[in-house]
Amino acid sequence: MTENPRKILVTCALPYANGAIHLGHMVEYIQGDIWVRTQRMLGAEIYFVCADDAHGTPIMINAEKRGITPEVLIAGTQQEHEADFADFGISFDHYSSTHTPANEALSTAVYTRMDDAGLIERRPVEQFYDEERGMFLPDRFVKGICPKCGAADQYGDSCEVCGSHYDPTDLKDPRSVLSGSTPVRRSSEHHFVKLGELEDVLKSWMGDGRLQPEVVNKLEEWFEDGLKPWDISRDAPYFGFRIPGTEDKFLYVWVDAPIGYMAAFQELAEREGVDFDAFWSADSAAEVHHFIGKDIVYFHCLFWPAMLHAANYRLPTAVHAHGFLTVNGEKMSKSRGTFIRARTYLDHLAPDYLRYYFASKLGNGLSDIDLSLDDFVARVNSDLVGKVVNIASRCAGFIHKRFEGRLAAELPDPALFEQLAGARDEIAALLTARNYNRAVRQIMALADEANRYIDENKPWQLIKEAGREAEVHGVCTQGINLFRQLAVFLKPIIPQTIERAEGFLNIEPLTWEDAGTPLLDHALNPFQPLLMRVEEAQINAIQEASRETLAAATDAAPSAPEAPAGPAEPIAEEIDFEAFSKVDLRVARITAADHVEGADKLLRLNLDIGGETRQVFAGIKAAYEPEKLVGRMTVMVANLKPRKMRFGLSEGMVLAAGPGGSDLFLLNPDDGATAGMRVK
Ligand code: NOT
Ligand code: ZN
Repeated sequence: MTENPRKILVTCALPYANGAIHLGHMVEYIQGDIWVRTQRMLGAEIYFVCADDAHGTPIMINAEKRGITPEVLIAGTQQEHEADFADFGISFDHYSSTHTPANEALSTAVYTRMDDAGLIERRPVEQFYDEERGMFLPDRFVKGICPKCGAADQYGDSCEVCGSHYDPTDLKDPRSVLSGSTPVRRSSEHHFVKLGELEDVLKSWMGDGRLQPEVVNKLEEWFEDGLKPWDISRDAPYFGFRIPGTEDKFLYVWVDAPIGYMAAFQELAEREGVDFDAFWSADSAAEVHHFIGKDIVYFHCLFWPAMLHAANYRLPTAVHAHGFLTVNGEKMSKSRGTFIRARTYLDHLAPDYLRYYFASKLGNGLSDIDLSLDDFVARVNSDLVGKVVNIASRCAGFIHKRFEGRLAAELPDPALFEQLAGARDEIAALLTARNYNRAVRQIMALADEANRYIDENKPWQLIKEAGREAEVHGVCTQGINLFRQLAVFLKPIIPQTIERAEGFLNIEPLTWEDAGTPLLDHALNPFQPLLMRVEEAQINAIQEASRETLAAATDAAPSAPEAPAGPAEPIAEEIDFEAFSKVDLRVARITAADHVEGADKLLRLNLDIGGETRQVFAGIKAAYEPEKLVGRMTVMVANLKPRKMRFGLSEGMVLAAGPGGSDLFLLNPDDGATAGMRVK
């Protein structure tokens, strides 16, 4: 492989440590991750970092409401965020928080350098102050009557009815959202970055083709109005970093948030012995890429480069902005069940479906993308299951049954193999340019070619004709090789599925180059379904759960665990660890549940334990409607000897708690477990 000289640091925007990750967020993390995985496969030295954005008034207030410290709140949220990202296959090399010593040191150093360079000015600002709470009120913590249209109950920064923007002090009849009291005006000294002095630097930076044209247009509008000084201080009480040389002033959260990118990278650099300066010094030859939503362009394309320049660091190589997510053509809605949390999705479906679907929609512009749930089911079933996985499953059977699981030594149609190999550079270029939708179209066109090849050569017919075994061997070897090439191209997009494919192909992790060399005279592992069809019931379950989460979850304080009551049934005889470890417990996804004719206690369940499906007859009929079970996760004994029952073979056992009858509760691991995980 030719040496890839690129050294790249990639970031995604830091999610606030104040709420759950939802599918709207996931657009960005999936977009960033596909890009990073592509560059990794192409051999770049690349680091992908992110962190929770932990500071600011809303987080402070939220913690107070729950009666916990902000530190406890952000620690809990960070754990949830990290689990969501890991389970979505987002391959961060490091995930941190903005509330770290590394970030405090860097943030205060950046402030000091800006101050030393004469770029900070101080002047008094009059703001609303809540005397009951003893604090200044951010715009969103004041409500009142819109000064323009008279609409009641509008926030202090803009009116949701007439859309006008104003200062909180313009509101009529203002009141504090925190205490309900009427706020008073009070003055205090604020610190500002003199952005105007950095205009030339910013203009030449943004003119270098590193930003999307729509973003450049937006910036030019802002320049026309002239860059006003940026207020970067907040008065105590504030959850953040204290400004050096003050007692009661803190850095505004949007100062230490982007610096959090650097701090997270610094932690990674220290851990792995990477040279921090090689990435961040003013003359760095490495690349820094930020993936962000279009709503925070201002911060990343004005404030952030301004701070970096002022503090004598390098400026970003590129900022890649994306649009918002709609679901079924509308804004995500809690009442329609389309405000879907990452975790709710993961409880029911594997991440690769959504990764693929987003990729098929994402271009390199700022347009919004739509998750149409019907289209989602149709698309992933027809493309991933129907086209891609199907190639492997059609060919693998013959290879195993007739050719001892070994691929032939030659390809019958090398030209077709070369056709796919020849698409390598173009697909890599499309992915690198973030034209994922076009890359997906290309890959699927190639998958169509592969299927056409198999349809034309009909191995299932050939195999019935005497003396044509070698041809069948060749056709299936060709098919498996085409599948492997598609797997290379799809690996950044659906990594978990392709990892299973690598297992089946019995190969080392695929690199981009592998699409150019065939796999011949090679033993395969037994084929296992790589990806199941998505069932409509799973989508319904996601929407149902999303409706429920809302009612249950709004601001629910994390409650202390209940005190354990003594068990109702006596504890069974002691066993040693060895005996326990013989029981192979697995997380299972219930993919089907049916009544069994002639059985009055049993339901027949299909359980997916990560690529393998088991049929189990469970005595839970009195406790559960079968429809309600589909899509749920539970725990099964996976190595129980199969039992022949009157109704069929039962291949394991599901675990439930309770005395029996209708008082029976299937175990429901919903905290990030995925099908196939071992329970221990
Ligand atoms: N927490 C912010 C948000 O809008 C994103 C911060 C991104 C990091 O969710 N900082 N910068 N610049
Ligand atoms: Zn109004």
